[in-house]
Amino acid sequence: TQAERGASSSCPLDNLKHLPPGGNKRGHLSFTKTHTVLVDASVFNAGAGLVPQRGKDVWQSTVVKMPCSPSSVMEVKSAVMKLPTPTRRWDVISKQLSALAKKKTASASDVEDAIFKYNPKYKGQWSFEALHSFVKDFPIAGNYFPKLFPKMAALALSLPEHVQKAIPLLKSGHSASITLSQVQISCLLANAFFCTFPHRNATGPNAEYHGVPSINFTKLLETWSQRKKEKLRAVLHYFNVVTGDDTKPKGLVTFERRCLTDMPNWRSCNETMSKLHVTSRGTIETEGTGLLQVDFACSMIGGGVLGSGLVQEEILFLMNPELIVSRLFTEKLADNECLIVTGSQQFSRYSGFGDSFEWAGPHEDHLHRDEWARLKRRILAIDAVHFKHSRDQYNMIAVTRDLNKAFCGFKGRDHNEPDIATGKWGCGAFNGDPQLKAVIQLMAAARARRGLAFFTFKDEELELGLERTHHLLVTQRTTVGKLYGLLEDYCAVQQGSGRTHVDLFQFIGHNVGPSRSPHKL
Ligand code: AR6
Repeated sequence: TQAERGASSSCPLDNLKHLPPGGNKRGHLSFTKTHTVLVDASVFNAGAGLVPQRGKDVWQSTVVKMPCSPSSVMEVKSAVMKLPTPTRRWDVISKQLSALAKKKTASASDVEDAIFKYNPKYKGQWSFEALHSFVKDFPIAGNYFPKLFPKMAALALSLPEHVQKAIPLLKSGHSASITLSQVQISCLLANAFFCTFPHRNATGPNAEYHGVPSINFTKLLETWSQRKKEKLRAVLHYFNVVTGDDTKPKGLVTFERRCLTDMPNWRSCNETMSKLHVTSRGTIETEGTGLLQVDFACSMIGGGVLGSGLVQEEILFLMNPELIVSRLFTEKLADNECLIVTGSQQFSRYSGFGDSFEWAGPHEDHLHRDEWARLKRRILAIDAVHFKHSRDQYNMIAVTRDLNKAFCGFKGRDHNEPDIATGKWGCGAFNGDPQLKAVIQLMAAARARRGLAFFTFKDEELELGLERTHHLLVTQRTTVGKLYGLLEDYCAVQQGSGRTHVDLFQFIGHNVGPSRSPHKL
């Protein structure tokens, strides 16, 4: 009860500002120099549906090199001369995918054989063990995969019709966005599944795309594990829906890279705390619907979604697989950058986390769409600092970096932007201190003048502590600048305290308020 919990300034979730309800009314879609639209905006604006924007192929380092580009070439031994001759790679891909698409059912070996035909270099290196085991071990009832692979091949094959305009890379240091249709995304992802993207397989510091996440699904299809099984269930369910006759998604999705150039001078910020709803129940993606939902990201967007990672970001990407396409064009996020995705659809439900994660079945997404036919879901990817040693986080360089990172994502464009749903950002795989990260996010939200819904993910102690701390900061009208100064003191105390951990909430409790004397150790 409230009495047991003590004083609280936590507000009900409904009091936070959500994306405006209703809608489905179309507005004017337009492209600019920094906003690439891959569908024809005039056709969209005339209410005549989603058709690809025409354009010509570009083969440059500033855009995504496409599998169907005439410039993508490979050597193939000709039947007559037996000599390697340069051949358009898309000819080889099309031949393989057409053959697959014509089949009623295709096996994992059919898929593997096709992939090696246009990636011959990797024969003997890549294994498709996960794909084989998945299809083989799946109970016969519900094993729709052999019928699905031909449909996916047909979808991948339709790339030249669906995506005609060059897709720019969202480069580091530049704010820019890309809007594309959900069908275009499905077609790009089908190509990723069949590993058709050129120049995207090499790894290492000298690889052409070393600053961009991987996109071909090689890793997902290789080594078998229980995790891979559940991941493949989610991913293949997505492909089953998007290749269904009546279930093709019908909207647009925008991917926006934001780059913050003017950092706040944190010491002199005089904003006081924003509204806070804190709870140990629920999740960012469900209860946070309609808010700006934080993805606890990796600087390489999507993290280990195509590998073995399976924490918050990877799960989010598996439930909303359209997010995976961000890996195709989003360069590694720098310290002052974030990615905001508007309109992605949720296709699946899950239970568990990490090793206990399970695909729990289909999800029907009933969200309304905005004026650009985007589902009213907005996801903010921000990557916290990854601390190898927990003690490394108690220094103001790291604190300021995370303040700027959170602020970059939280800062709204205008007054219509929704409040934020977040939680223990950076406190799992990245080893952060939940109290410190919570205070950092409170400060960034206060500076951005946006409310926060904080989901502690069953952590009742943090729920209580945060509620009390927020209440104290609100009643004492503590400013962001004052808190910044307190964090400086706290880091100094923490560093000087050897192995004993100083609790941040207690430290704030001792040091905030008129009657308190400064904390001394
Ligand atoms: N809603 C609210 N809280 C959650 C949810 C959820 N759906 N899921 C988890 N939590 P973590 P990080 C809580 O480890 O430390 C990925 O590989 C839960 O208490 O995912 O920022 C990325 O790609 C969990 O322990 O985030 C990055 O590489 C805590 O949030 C890396 O992990 C932190 O979740 C980021 O790691």
